[in-house]
Amino acid sequence: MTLSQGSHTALPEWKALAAHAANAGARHLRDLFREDPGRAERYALEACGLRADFSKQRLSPDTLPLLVRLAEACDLPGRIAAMFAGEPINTTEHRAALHVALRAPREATLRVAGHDVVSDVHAVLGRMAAFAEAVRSGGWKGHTGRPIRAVVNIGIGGSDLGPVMAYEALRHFTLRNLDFRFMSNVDGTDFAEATRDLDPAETLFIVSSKTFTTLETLANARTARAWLLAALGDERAVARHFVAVSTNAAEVAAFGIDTANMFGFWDWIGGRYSMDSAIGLSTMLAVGPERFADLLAGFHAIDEHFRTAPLAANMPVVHGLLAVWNATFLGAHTIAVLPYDQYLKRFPAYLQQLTMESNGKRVTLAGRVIDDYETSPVYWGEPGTNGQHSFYQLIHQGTRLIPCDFIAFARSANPLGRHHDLLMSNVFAQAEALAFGRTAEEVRAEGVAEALVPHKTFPGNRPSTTLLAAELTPHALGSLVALYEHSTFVQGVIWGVNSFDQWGVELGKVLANRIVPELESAAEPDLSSHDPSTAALIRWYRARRKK
Ligand code: G6Q
Repeated sequence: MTLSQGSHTALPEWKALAAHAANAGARHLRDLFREDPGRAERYALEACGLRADFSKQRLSPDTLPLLVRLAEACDLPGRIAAMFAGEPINTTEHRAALHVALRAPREATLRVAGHDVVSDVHAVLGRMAAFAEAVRSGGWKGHTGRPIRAVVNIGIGGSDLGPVMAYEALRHFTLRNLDFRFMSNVDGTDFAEATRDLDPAETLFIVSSKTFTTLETLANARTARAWLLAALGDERAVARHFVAVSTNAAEVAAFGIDTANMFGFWDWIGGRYSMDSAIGLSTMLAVGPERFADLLAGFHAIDEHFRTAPLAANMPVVHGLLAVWNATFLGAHTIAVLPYDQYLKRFPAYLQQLTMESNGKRVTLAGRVIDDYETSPVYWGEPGTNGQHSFYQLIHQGTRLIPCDFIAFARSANPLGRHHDLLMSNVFAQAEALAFGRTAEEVRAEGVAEALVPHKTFPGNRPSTTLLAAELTPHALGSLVALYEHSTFVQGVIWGVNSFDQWGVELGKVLANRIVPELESAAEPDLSSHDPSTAALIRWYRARRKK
């Protein structure tokens, strides 16, 4: 059972961990490794082709057992079981969070309100595969009879970040004679630049929107429709150049897309957990149905590990507990995610939404305002080695504690001379330098002038996790994303928050819609409902919006 009204800080297990953090949290990694050289293996976990080295985290011998006890006290095993059982764990929206069903094998059974959803998932996957094969082979013709050469995904948030991340991550495996674009921003520049060199007769738009009511996506989709019709001059062209991915068939039809060209998903999938649903149609078009199936198999492998492995040997559980340890008990405000693979350049952006939209919450499931501990840290990052020549300085020698996740692969998709060894030497060197630093004595021993010694000293004890896999394949990507999805859930359980709603995002959607008429009306609008600053900004804009 989980605590309902009280704070998790009242749990004896929380108190024990807080006391432990005060004593052991600052122990230097140098000392911890000296005392226990075996920790490199002790704190490494392998699962589904991923290796996670947690040994450079600030873990004393008691830390992980105390974290696991806290997880048990917060009923993490029960919450994991409830998620897989399709219970409505997204309590504020009365919905299940059953993204694991999206990658369940055909013969599995997972139920939402008594209904087996796995066969529904596979029915959609089958339709997606048939469509993807038709477009990829050139069998699907545009209105003028020409094959599709460009695919534009129109969507935002969860209907964009997953697809664009996956496309970039799997670019090595994509069909190169199809050009993929991703349009999300309502800023007209995004539309203009994404379409400026495209031929409407060879362009396919995928309008991806769970609700099909999102302002940005519908504005871009309407403009795309007008752009297409201006060139092809026939309403019937829409059927050959527009498909929709949505849960809302009525709105899709109202927009003018034939629901025969709609790929569905369900309200028990959150936007940021949807890249492996029909929202991944662009991914399937790019890499083909077989590789999409490999991606799903990678997700599913971690799902099974997460569902069945004991907490202390469970990679997403330990990863999530360490995020809590760093953010809540050791006071880290941010976590840097540093992929040493250029194909993962959008992974930090994707992860920002997954983690911060899920756990950027200040109220518990029971509605209590959290005023006694910190919840989600800020996630950020850039591919290595570029970040090394920029913000790593602060991570090494700044005054803040910034735990890092390094992600790297044994083999490059593009082996070029020494490049990969150079890349990997950097990831290993960075994690080592962050953990162990360089003492003043070591600096002096190199003959450095005394005045420079403090500047060249590196305190070390900066924690990191290194995640490794053999190659960045579709399977490995699926496993990596599932690891972070479940880690995010684990963190939410310990913090006692609902990781599956997003009222802050909903508010933004409502507020913008209220102001639109005040910007566009010919008559002077009544701005008295706004604060003076907002009213002044609106007046300033109205005076200048047209040259
Ligand atoms: C994700 C959020 C949010 C959502 C977008 C787009 O978990 O709910 O980022 O994905 O607001 O919403 P639609 O898919 O409904 O257009």
